[in-house]
Amino acid sequence: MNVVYTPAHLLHDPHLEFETSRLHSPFEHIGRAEAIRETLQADASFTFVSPTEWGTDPITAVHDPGLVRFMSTAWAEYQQHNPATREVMPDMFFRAGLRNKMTEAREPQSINGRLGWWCFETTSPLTEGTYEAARGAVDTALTTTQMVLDGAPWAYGLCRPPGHHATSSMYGGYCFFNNAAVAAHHIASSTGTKVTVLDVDYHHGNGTQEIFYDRDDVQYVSLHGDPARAYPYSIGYADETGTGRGLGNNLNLPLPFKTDDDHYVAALAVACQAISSFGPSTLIVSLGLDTYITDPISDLAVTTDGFERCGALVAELGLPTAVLQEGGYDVSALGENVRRWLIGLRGTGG
Ligand code: OKP
Ligand code: ZN
Repeated sequence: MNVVYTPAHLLHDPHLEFETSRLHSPFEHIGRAEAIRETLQADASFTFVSPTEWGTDPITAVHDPGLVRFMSTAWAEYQQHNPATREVMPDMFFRAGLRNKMTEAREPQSINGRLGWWCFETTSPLTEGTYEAARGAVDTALTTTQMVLDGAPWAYGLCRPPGHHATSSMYGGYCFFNNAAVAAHHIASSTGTKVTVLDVDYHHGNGTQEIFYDRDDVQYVSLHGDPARAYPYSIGYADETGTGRGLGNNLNLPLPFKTDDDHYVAALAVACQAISSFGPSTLIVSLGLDTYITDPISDLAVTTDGFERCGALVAELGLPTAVLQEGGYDVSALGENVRRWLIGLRGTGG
């Protein structure tokens, strides 16, 4: 199986994260992707390939061009107007309630204000090379997807930073550009066929849901910790089913605390049934391994064996499948968990 990887992710290197009212070392760090790379490189059945460059057009096809412009210069611009820092984070957010009864808000002019305009939360610091790394993750996703469009039964993109929390006009949740959404739109727009994004990360992919919520050509199906207790808290409920032409094409399966392998696989079977009914040409998997039993920021109880069962169940759909990396924070087990999921997917197919 081909693995698409670029060292560009090393350029996104935060040392601080402000989360749960504390400043601490980040859960989302370069060691995650390096652990996956090392484990897959030690297994000769995986072949490493570098991504090709796709430019910004596929990104602005799903994101506000203003977000891409902002990301490309924000860190450097901030340094010009503030005391120098390694990480750049907003300290003001532009909530709708600030302007009740007034005209619509406009993007602030100052870089300090613009940060809070384009970002929705505090756990996603920008560093000097974040833009290059985020572009590399999108190139990885598109290169992986193109392999599948060109006839590979499956391919894996080692995307970092992850993408599924990035909305059409905001970054956050460790995510800057929505790698899976860019890839899904690329398939739909270049082939005129239907695509499903199956999101198995512990956290609901609010960005992917938002981007495709009114579309009839891209289905979004997600298994995740119930937003009643889990990030991103306000999105990911079962009654969010799509709108307009997209009505019925969004399926959320919120899961209870400590969901184990058997219950997880049962929920995944429900997801697969919905995917079969939609009838996509191609599948994109947003692969998060933070459903793992000892993940430090999550609370499900899936095991390494469970991940192989999940990959095998997804294989039964018989769809060309691009698997794109999202979360997973127990770094000691992350590489093996990815490997076993992919082994489940490819079965005895090599
Ligand atoms: C990214 B991905 C909870 C704070 C959560 C952000 C989590 C982003 C997860 N106390 N911080 O979906 O793995
Ligand atoms: Zn996650």
